[in-house]
Amino acid sequence: TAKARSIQRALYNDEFVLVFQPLVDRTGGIIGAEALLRWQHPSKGMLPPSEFISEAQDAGLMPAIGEWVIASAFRELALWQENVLTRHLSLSINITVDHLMQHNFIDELIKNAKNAGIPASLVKLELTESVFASDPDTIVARMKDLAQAGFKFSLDDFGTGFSSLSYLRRLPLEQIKIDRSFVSAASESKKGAVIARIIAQMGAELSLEVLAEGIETAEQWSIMQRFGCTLFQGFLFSRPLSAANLQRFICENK
Ligand code: G
Ligand code: G
Ligand code: NA
Ligand code: MN
Repeated sequence: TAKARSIQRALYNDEFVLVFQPLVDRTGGIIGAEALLRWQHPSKGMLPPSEFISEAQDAGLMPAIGEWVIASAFRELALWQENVLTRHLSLSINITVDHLMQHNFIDELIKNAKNAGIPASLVKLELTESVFASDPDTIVARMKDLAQAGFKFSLDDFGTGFSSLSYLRRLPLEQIKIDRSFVSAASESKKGAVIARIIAQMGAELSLEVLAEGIETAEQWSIMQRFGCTLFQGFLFSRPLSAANLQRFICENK
């Protein structure tokens, strides 16, 4: 399609950029960031993933875009290694199933991390439950190999997929991210609060890091803390920032 061709051209013309949203602990201190993809379109301005990811996926372009994301993210993480203020920060990267299923995904990731001079332990790969829809055994085997190499895994949008619970036992996860729909529900109704609390408690009892997404108000932050979440992300702390603005955010918040 024309859209697929324009996405391919964007990759070739280097029109994609990463923005970084801070992840904070209970004190509000920054412990890492999530890399989020944007298309700096020559005429339409900054486009979010909702404007192009599903077309890219359908056109089979996600492995190529994912490679660009990983290379760019690793370059940024390498820069963070040079500064005492940023060298301990982890970087979370969203990975799609088509990309993870590429036969050379593991070797390339290890090689790229080595070439960039970054420790795998600072790289957190975010998967959604949808990756387990097609070939869960292969995905689980790959995750174990990557975990062996030191990479960390986070299960994104946790609770929104129907199969979430069966995977919690089998996966080498370090973190779950409670979807922002549960966070907003928690501050809106009793039932919403029960669900958010039980999800957080389950994660904690499974010894997982539990991150609450989409924190927009101090009240939501306080509720999710009370429920046992230890990490937080959302507009209350910061919107996604350019690499330069993230550096500024870190200096101002130290
Ligand atoms: O940043 P924003 O809220 O617009 O992101 C919307 C969605 O796009 C999120 O669900 C996020 O997981 C996804 N997304 C953002 N960046 C990337 C990326 O680099 N790769 C993939 N595969 N998905 C991304
Ligand atoms: O699905 P994923 O968790 O990767 O999506 C991250 C997306 O959530 C980003 O595109 C980001 O812009 C968005 N986001 C981050 N914090 C907030 C928030 O506090 N409120 C809302 N509505 N969206 C948020
Ligand atoms: Na994500
Ligand atoms: Mn999410």
